[in-house]
Parts: sequence; structure tokens; C-alpha cells
Amino acid sequence: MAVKAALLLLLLVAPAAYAVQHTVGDSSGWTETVDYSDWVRGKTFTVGDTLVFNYGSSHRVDQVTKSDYTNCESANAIDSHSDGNTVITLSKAGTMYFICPVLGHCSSGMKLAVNVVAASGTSPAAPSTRSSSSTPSGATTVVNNGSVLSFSLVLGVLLAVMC
Ligand SMILES: [Cu+2]
Repeated sequence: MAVKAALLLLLLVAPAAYAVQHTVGDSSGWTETVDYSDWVRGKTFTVGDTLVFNYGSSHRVDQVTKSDYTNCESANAIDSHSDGNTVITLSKAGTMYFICPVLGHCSSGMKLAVNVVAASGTSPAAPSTRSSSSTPSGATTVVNNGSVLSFSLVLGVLLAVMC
């Protein structure tokens, strides 16, 4: 059982490392007492990551344009949520803007601007291009890595079925 659990964990961790779930405001959640421009500082938001807004019934989450974010204007919201546990997938690179549309909340700080960057895996990788064109050994290494990954996946699935 322990081996099975460890293998399954290994299989789950590899892809999960590429998508991060960001809990807005951390344990404080989506509320008036958090400085969200401070919260985003030092964090990297990548395409595929998710934002989780946790909030009480006195708040909501509106996705808005930049100018509406600046002006705390919610009348033209792109998207509106009020479920208390809103998960937003960052689907493309660029800045996304969120405000709480409840009167006075945005102006007192419930506004969030998130700069989303493209996933590093999708940008062209110079080293792999170089190795495949000049050195055959580089290409071989890539193929071997793929085989090992496939083998471990098959092994993991087999063990999961057997145990
Ligand atoms: Cu609010």
C-alpha cells in the first residue's frame, strides 16, 4: 500500500507542479482588510494557474476591465460571481482585474490586478532546438527521458490496478 501511495503521489506531483492554486488574500480571503496590491507582490501568476476567492455573503467578485478596476465601476462587469468560493482559471497571458462590486468595498481596497504570464513550457526552448540540430546525443537524451516517463506511467498504472 505504501509503495502504491508513493507511486501515485509521484505521478500526481509531476503535472501539478505546472499549475499553482493561489488563494487570494491567503487565510484572510477576499475581504476589505487586505491590501491586494501587496498580496500579489513577489508572486508569479502563470497561464493555467487558478485564483481562489473565499468570501462571505457580504462580498462578491466581478471581473472587470482596467478602467473599471481603476474607477471601481462594476456596471460593465465581464464576469460576476457570488458563490463564496470562486475559482478563476488564468486562461491567457495579460492582466486580469477583479473588484468587489458591493458599494464602497472596491474603493476601500477590494480590488485585485493580476499579471498573468505565459507558461514557460510553451515558449520556445533554445537548448532543445540546438541539441536536435547539432548533436544527435541531445535528441537521444530527450527520447530516453520520454521512454522513462512512459515506463513509469505504465508501471504506476499497473501497480494501481494490481494493489
Ligand atoms: Cu466586498
